Amino acid sequence: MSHSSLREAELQQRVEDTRQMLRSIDQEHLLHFVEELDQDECCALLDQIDLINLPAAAKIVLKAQDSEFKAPSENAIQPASFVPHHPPNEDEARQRGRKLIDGGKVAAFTVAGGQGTRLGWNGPKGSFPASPLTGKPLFRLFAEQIRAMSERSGKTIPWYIMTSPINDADTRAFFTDNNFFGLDRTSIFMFPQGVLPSFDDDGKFMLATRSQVAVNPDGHGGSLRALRTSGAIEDMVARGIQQISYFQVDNPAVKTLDPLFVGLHAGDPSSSGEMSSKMIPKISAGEKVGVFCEVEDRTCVIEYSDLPVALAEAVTQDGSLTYIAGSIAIHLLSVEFVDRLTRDEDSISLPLHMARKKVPYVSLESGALIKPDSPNATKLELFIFDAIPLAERSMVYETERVEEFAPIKNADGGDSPASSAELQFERSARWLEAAGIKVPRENGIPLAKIEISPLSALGPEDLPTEDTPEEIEPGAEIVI
Ligand code: UD2
Repeated sequence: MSHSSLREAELQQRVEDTRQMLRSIDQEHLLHFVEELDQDECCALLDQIDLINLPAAAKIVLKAQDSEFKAPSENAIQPASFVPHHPPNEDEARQRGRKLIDGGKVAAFTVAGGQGTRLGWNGPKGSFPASPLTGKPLFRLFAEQIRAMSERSGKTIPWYIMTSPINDADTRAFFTDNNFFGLDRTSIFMFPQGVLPSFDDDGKFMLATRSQVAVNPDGHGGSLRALRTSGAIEDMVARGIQQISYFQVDNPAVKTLDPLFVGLHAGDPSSSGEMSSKMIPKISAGEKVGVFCEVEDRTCVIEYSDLPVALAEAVTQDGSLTYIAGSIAIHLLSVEFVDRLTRDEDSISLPLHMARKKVPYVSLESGALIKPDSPNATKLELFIFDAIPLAERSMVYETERVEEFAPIKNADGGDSPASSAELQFERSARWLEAAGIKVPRENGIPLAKIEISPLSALGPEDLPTEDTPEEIEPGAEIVI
């Protein structure tokens, strides 16, 4: 038998094996076009089907109704308690955190797998220009912080980055093209998250093309499994990492590793050191952030869309929101905790969040690509904050919006490049003022645009530097 006919025979066998498997889960239609595919397309489809683990996904569809996230009833929900911005043990906690960071026990972890469709950016979200004057991309801003902290502690801080199958290659290329932003490339560990197939109203998976199943990234909650399957957990253990500083790619103001937060989370008797979170007081009842609550004596986050309106709008005697603790998606997780949650396939029991979506699909009848006008499919996602109630005790720490939360999610309006720039300018102005430098203001708004590189200062305590002007004129644009 010639080499090519041998390959052909092997491929036919794979098709038959896959067909049998699909038949057993009533999803055989995914091979509807297989006879029309060339060898490469056919291999790609079979590889994808193997990779997604469709039998497991089919089980998920069957039990989707049971394991779907269900918001707790209104009377079971209480507001979560939190550690105030300046806790009594602040100095001690900061020192403890600094010691852990300086000792190389804390890693940075960015979830960067999202599709960024709302922003309309053609590339990985982390490549979006986010600093307001020099247009440094989000990844560079994080890298500079990590570099500055590593240089100070004399220990390389490893950086784990979760991509998705959609942006993994582009993200890697972006890092290579930018020479890893001056970081040691062996300290960067990148891995793609998993995917979950969308399904139609009959519980059938769909074809995005004749040779591709329609899938979506499995949500930032998929990071737990991805940390395990990628070998990141093993890598952390080998490097002596104890804590993971988790943050989203869309927030240029995040403190990638915060000594105070680390110290409050790890080593304080009030915290189990398993999973802690930062919160900011919500600006309004309708602000689109999850809210920290207590349900059955466990801390949890209820996403804004799931929090009953009566609770979201409830106010205390002094008029402030009762459910005030907004999640800014910054967490610390211990390596041990993630290890425990992911040790075997069934050990992760995060609920599935379902969303109705418009999913383009190939019609089995006509072979044409159909772009639906209204939602036609269910998408499944896991959320990282659903791990919070699985922790023994979970600490929530209050921080300040302007210091740590200037997200870029939308092209304009709230959470846009423009609103983020305003917050970043305000933060720079405050840092300079704290260092004794007068910044001109009108109606409280800084009249100068100032950008401070993380390589120059990680906080007001690092200012002034030799690049800081003694006086700042109204209308000035200054990069420090
Ligand atoms: C998230 C939180 C919200 C609040 C807000 C703060 C959820 C469901 N809501 O809202 O409560 O804390 O952030 O900014 O999380 N991502 C992945 N893989 C995925 C999906 C998302 O890596 O499969 C990353 C994505 O790159 C981004 C982050 O997770 O960095 C946020 O995801 P989102 O845009 O779905 O959540 P958002 O901004 O609506």
